[in-house]
Amino acid sequence: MTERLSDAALAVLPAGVIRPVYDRAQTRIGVVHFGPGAFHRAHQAFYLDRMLASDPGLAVSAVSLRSDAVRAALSPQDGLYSLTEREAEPTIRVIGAIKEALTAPADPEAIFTRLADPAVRIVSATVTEKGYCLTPGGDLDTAHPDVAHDLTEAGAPRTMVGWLMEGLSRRRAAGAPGLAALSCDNLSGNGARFRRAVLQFAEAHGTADLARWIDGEVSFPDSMVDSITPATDEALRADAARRLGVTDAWPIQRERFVQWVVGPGLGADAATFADAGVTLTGDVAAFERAKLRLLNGAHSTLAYVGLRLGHATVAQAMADARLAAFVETLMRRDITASLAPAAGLDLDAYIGEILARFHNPAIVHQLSQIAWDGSQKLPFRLLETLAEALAAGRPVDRLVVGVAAWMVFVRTQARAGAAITDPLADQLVEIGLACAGEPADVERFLALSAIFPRALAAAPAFRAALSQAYARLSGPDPTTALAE
Ligand code: CS2
Repeated sequence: MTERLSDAALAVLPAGVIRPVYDRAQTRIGVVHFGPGAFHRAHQAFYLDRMLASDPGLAVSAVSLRSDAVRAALSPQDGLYSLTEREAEPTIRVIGAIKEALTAPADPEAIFTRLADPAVRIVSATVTEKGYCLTPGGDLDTAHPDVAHDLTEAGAPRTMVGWLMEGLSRRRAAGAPGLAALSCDNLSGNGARFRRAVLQFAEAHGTADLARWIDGEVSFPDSMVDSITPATDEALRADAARRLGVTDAWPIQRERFVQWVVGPGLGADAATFADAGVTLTGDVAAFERAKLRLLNGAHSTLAYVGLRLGHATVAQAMADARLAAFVETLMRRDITASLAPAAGLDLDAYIGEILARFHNPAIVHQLSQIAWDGSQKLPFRLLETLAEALAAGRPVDRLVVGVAAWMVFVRTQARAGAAITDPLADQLVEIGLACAGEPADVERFLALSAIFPRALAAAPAFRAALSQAYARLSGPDPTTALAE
């Protein structure tokens, strides 16, 4: 039987495998990460792996909020896993940054102990947009069942904010210093939203002292994270086993491109982050808006229109010349018009790079993966841009196409009895089943105030363009929605 990846196996891996350049036995946990899914392991853990060469105190305690799958896969491998960079010339490396993997329901005390440990100075998170339990207005949703639970059951939280709050409360009681709480999710102003959710939790919990301590001692840097990371599939598992010569229970893949932009608040760790290739800036917002709108806005449009046209992957959708041209025009005209240039970011070149990344034939990125959580993604990716275009009197005919295609996607999935992965899935299925493929369907979706701000939903130009796009996408030739 093929051996499993482990510290012992590191020394005997084939020469072509890039290994950690530090002594793992000397590393110490300084980061607690919530949500150690594929993106965390492809992105932040990759950077932290570099940082460990100069600072052994930045190893990671990886905390899964629900599923035991990550712990079960990584613990028998001493926390090791492989990362394949999918390019014409792929590379494979073993990441050693994760020192332990914990599962929240099974290891509460171990997690609280880590959060209260003075050696831990960063708590980071990739829990997706929905993981912050925010209202459309950006406040903590105290009516959310898990938040309501955590406000009364501090010892057994369900939400990331609940875990962090109890951890910070114990940290303060133990006299330990503050830390940096680092959101690594695709939310505009992610640091500020994270901070607001945490402080509102403390207020709702009636712990004003703790809120004051957090306000003074805990920083919430904004950050922009970027690397296209398709889910792990069987092809990757087989490829990783072949290249490593040992079994890796959960290999990870991404494109070679990787970017992390972080704002103020890392304290003494800032220089280590910069040395590892992280861009430090006082203006994360400009990078974040450019990335969320140009890359993620285009991704969501490609996902829903691409699925409607029968494509399965991003590369296939980009090989469709009409769709590729449409998306390029959307980015260069409609989305760029909403962006103020960021110092050091040439938007034209940035768009060219994104399009080349989308065309990467070595990346098999399922449109269905990008189609998840539309109710959470569309507001940051397309609706903010739309509202600004309307306010500025700019045309919205192209911007609405991705939104209309999402509506067609929901209708199609519901009618087929296929899964809709979304926190609002129940409501969406109900709406989807009630749809008749008529423009009137649009009304049903616009009634969702959790997604569509009232002012936007009422805007005549938006409604007219959206209904037209929906009708065209629902018609016999959906490509008419892409016409100039
Ligand atoms: C994608 C993102 O699944 C999705 O919604 O748009 O995961 C995207 O690949 C990353 O944000 C790229 O950095």
